[in-house]
Amino acid sequence: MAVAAAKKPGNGAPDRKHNIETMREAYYARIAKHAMTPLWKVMSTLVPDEPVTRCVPAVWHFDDVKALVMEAGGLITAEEAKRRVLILENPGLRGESRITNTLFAGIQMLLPGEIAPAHRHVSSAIRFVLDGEGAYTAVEGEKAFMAPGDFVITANWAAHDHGNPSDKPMLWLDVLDAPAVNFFETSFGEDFESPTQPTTRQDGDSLSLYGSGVLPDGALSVNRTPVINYTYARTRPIIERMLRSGEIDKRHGARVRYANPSNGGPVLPTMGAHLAMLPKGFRGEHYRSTDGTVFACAEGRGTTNVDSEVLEWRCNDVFVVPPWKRYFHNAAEQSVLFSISDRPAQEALGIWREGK
Ligand code: 1HN
Repeated sequence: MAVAAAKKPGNGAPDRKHNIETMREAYYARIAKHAMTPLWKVMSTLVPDEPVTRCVPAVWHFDDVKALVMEAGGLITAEEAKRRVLILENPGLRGESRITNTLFAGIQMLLPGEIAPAHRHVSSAIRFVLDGEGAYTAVEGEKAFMAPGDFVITANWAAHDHGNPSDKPMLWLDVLDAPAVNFFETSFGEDFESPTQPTTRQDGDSLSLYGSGVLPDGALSVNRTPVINYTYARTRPIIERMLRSGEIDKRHGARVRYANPSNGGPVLPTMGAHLAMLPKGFRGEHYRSTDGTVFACAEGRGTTNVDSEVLEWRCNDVFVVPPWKRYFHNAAEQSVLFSISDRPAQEALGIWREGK
């Protein structure tokens, strides 16, 4: 019988196989002592056929988030915490302070009369205002007063502090590139002696000087936007106009990209953002891209299907779609979705891809 014959000692194959495996294992053990390891054992992990992510789709409902972050208001002051932020941790990346592999996301809350002291760091931040009105972020001597839907930028190494002179709590979404900066092990940061920085520019200067279709003569084009606040009051009418005139992307809805007015590039070299209006009843076409994306619902109600999962969202909910996961949006009502990702960083490196 063929099988019995193959098992006979001296016949060859199984023993030789056993021998070579034993020899390989002994060899791997020897080279391990020299801090070396064979590529052929890890090749498919190092170079998978398509993107692999530990990040999972997830949604944070604002009703829960607000109640929990308000509770923190009774436990620690903004000044003591430096930043009173609850981190939105991807359930696939617990303990890693991140919502995607490259992005930090959190909900910050400032009570009336509070300040969050001045500091600066290499990580850049994007803030998307969810609730409250009249608190400010001071960035490099200019105060940006915030209202829901506003989008505020703190670039790499820009000094910033926050204050809430209004009579209501103020809540916003913070998204930072900190995990990406830390991947490169390039993080620096420092606090300032004075908790607030002196105001050296008029409120609204950056938007007025750089965001109005003219530029100061001789303005330099830099790799990040000179505008610190993109107000909802100015951006929303643009996507509404696009929607009414039928300029609706089949995947993303009526969508604009936040741009650096000095060169048309992304607002930051590491992170970019979009604002999209979806008409009532919109059912988007399937889409995927290599940039894991954080969404915040500014208006309306709907769902986003990611692979086989359905994320339900309404106003101020935050949700995340992992890299290269296929998704599509459904809008139960006319809705506005803000989104942010590391796409500019990927594009700069030539590694960004999108598909159906
Ligand atoms: C930070 O500086 C702020 O300035 C918010 O408001 C969140 C998360 C990680 C590191 C620094 C802020 C932050 C942060």
